[in-house]
Amino acid sequence: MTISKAAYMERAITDKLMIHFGKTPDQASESEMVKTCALVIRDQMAISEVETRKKTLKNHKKQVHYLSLEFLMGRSLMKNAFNLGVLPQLKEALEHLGFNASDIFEAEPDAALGNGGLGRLAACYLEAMTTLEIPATGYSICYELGIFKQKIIDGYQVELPDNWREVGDAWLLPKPEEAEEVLFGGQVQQYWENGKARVVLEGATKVTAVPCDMIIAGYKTKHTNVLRLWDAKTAMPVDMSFYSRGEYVKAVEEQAMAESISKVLYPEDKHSEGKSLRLKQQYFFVSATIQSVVRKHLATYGTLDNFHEKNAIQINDTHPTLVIPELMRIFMDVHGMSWDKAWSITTKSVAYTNHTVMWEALERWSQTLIERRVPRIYQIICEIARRWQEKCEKFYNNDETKVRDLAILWDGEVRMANLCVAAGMAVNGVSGLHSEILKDDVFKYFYQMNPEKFQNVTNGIDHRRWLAEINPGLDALIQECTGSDKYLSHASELQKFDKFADDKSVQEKLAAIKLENKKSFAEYLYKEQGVVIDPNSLFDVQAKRLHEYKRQLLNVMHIIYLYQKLHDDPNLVIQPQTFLFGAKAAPGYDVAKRIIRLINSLAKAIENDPVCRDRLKVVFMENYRVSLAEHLMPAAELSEQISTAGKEASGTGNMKFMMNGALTIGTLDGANVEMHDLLGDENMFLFGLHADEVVSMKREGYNPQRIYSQDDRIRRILDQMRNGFGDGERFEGLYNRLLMGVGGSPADDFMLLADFDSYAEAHRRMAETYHDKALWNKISIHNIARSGLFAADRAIAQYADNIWHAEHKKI
Ligand code: 26Q
Repeated sequence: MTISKAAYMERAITDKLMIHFGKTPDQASESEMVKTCALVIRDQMAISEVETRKKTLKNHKKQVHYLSLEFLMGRSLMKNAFNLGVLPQLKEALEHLGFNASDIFEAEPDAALGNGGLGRLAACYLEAMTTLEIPATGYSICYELGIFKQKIIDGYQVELPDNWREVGDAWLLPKPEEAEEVLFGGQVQQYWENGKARVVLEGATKVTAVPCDMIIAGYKTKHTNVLRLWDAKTAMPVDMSFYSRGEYVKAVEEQAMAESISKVLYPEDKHSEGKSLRLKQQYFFVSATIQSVVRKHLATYGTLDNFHEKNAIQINDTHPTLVIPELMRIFMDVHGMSWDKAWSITTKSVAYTNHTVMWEALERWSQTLIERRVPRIYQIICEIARRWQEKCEKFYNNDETKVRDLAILWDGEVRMANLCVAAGMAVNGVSGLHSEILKDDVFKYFYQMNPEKFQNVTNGIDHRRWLAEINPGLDALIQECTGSDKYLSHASELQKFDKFADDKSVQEKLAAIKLENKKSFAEYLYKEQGVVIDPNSLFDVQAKRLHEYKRQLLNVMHIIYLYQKLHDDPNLVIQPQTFLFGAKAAPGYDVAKRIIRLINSLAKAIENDPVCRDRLKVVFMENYRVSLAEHLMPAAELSEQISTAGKEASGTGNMKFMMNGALTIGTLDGANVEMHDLLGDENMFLFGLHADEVVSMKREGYNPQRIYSQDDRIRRILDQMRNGFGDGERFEGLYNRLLMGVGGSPADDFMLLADFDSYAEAHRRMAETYHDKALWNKISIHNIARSGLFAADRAIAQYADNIWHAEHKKI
């Protein structure tokens, strides 16, 4: 007798539930069921993982090490089941056991070990590297607390801890036997031994790094990869000497200090003050990672001479910069290599991806802090900096401004980006425009010295998750039209959908799918937040971290404008619209928090206003995160990608909206430029100043006060903002920021007033287009069909071909 796949799965689940929790299915809670299913799926992947590792070693393949302080993984159960091809039987088994499968998927907490774009990018890339069968490992910290949970109380953001590991632990395999020791503080001692200089660190504090591995499944492949998360433990969990001297508290204190390193993810997504704990986190995960990589390399090859031929280390922004001096330290101090040889191997191994051009966001650390925390690393940085400066002086004939711009050490600070560009084998930006700005502006003198180092890899997203998995209706329509499921492995196949743009029946099917998705999202939002939204209104969405440069405030200004227009003429016929905002503000970023408060004041004013009823609605979605995005993207119709041109490095949320058929209202910034190349003016709503115009307007003296005094609409909007909406909250601070400039930053630094007119005009065009349902659906099809460029598979193939020189499955 053959047993069905579902029955087999059901058996695996019941057995695991009994072994692990001592329960039968009727006794198990949803959380226990999530954990049980995770363990069953993990078992399956663990077998492939051992096989993959064997094969990689046997074939002496080049390996990729992707270092990032953030991996915003989200949920894994449905994703892994999907990639392993066992999703149908998992659903069937759960239903047969008396559970609602979607409730179980919904009960899994997000692994939210990241802030936003950079962290989610790392997660999408791990999936793509695995699907393309690249032997790759991700490395990060096993934070006990991920990004905070956001509650909105009386319109204010309140942060709560995110204890994801209670359930999320089921995905992790601790490997205590592969622990590494990381040293902090101490004094560097140098002495001679057999004619060789030796360096040791004395009196340092030891912290143990214990790896917890999360296995990553690829799509339609047995190849698996691992995300290695380092957990900080004290090297001496029970220091008996302290206990016996009665210093119980001191022993516990030591332990707490060491373990605080992996306690919490920093919730700032732009560099602020150089916090000592953040530096410790960076060195902790970098040192543990490099020790582990070098150890494994030596075990396979017995030599470090070919290290760069067999390993590529990609660093996600400057946060893991200390890999550079750490590699040098291990090569020289531990393995006795000369400086020149160590430098030659290091600079052929490490590549750097930049994610920002904003000066204030480029990481700088105080020299004294680095010297105190990691003294040997500091010495090595000084030597790298000295040699680099010599090279620059020679190249630029001692031109002081250029040498200062290029310096790694300056004014008591270590400039991490400069260290990365000086030492990296490649430097890349994350969209065409961004990479050009890196060459022309941020790193222009570096570029003149080494033009061949600079590359562009436009970001991409995991289209299997962000389309097929979350939007099964659209997935089915695409498969029907393109004739197969080939697009899942070859995203360029999506192009075949383009020729259906004028097909009335496809347009109608697409519209029906969108409406269904809007209804499901409305239900979800009601369940989560008790908010009612109308699925027949236009869903206009801005979901991303809260930042002034992303200009949520411009969106708000425009909604206030519509609100005032309705009040001027209550009989005005307008397209009913629901404006959805989702955004976390860094806890210390007061302006961002004020903007959240403003959105909530506006939402309430509109809610209580009979003139706006059934026409305008504003909702602030609480706790925007990966799993909320998965419900949201399929339902969105318009995506607001409206940053000040030149500021958003790429923007990946917008790619998810596009793939799910939303149209974009946006500026020519980041990846919008590539989007516009694909779509043309007729298939997106472009507005605003271009990057070069922003620069020249600022240079010539931008005057927002003049716009305020000459434009009645803007004056009314800002005055209303200052006075608030009658709930006792006034927003004078935001008003002043736009008109006066506060605390050293210029008035309206992000040019909201300059772009307002053009933005309002784009919204008018948008509403007009929305009125023509056939046209809107046609444009939506073009957006979906042309979004294949933004697949992570394409981006990863470029990294593999142009930077890592690593083999991969062709796409
Ligand atoms: C640095 C030092 C100390 C504390 C925090 C940080 C820190 C943490 C996170 C600095 C930056 C970040 C995250 C940046 C980020 O998410 N950048 C976004 O990266 C995306 C992927 O490339 C781009 O699409 C976005 O344009 C970019 O803003």
